[in-house]
Amino acid sequence: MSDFIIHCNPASPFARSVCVALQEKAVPYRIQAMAPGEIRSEAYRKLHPFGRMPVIEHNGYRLYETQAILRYIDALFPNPALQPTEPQALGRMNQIIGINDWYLFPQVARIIVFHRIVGPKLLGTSPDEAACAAALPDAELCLGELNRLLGKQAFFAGDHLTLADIHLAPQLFYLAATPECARILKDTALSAWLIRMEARPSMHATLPPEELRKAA
Ligand SMILES: N[C@@H](CCC(=O)N[C@@H](CS)C(=O)NCC(=O)O)C(=O)O
Repeated sequence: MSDFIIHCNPASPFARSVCVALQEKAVPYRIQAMAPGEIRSEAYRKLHPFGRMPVIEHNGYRLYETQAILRYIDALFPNPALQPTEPQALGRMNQIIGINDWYLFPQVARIIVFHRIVGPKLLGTSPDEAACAAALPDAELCLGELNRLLGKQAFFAGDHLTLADIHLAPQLFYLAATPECARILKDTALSAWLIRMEARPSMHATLPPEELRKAA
């Protein structure tokens, strides 16, 4: 019996990726929900010196950085495999994970999702329209490039679900609920992929809290 603990706020898309991977592998886990502000506490900084979530603990082993956690899960629980062995498919998978972590999250989701969904629903703030408008070119670039890389494939690395799809889908779930990204995504292969991803039991089982789900 594995003892898999995920420290996070259940609204976190990065944490959701970890949950989705565990769901796909039918591995039980427990969410250790963080209290508001806990991320900035000294105690939490001992778990994650950079003050981000998620952090996982597994039988005394602690790990942060989502893509490292996803690869750990795939190495530990091999069925079904979530990383291709064919070099080009593996390259594509890693490229998508990189695009998410370097461009889509910091330059687009962190701004647009925060101002349109997290702030208004959880913090009672109004969207900063100027910040959203400034992030729009990056949204167009990121979503356009992801759409191009997906092409006609069922999943980002080909015919099978990989960590790329699992890493990206929770971010796109929120982005698709914002007016600017919904407009960019309309009638794209990327949008059809997101609908297919959202239909998976692993995505159903890991839906964010009700108030954010309604917004998204
Ligand atoms: N590189 C980190 C990024 C994680 C991340 O940024 N998580 C967000 C929540 S989705 C966070 O911790 N935000 C808190 C903050 O920025 O203060 C990873 O892959 O785990």
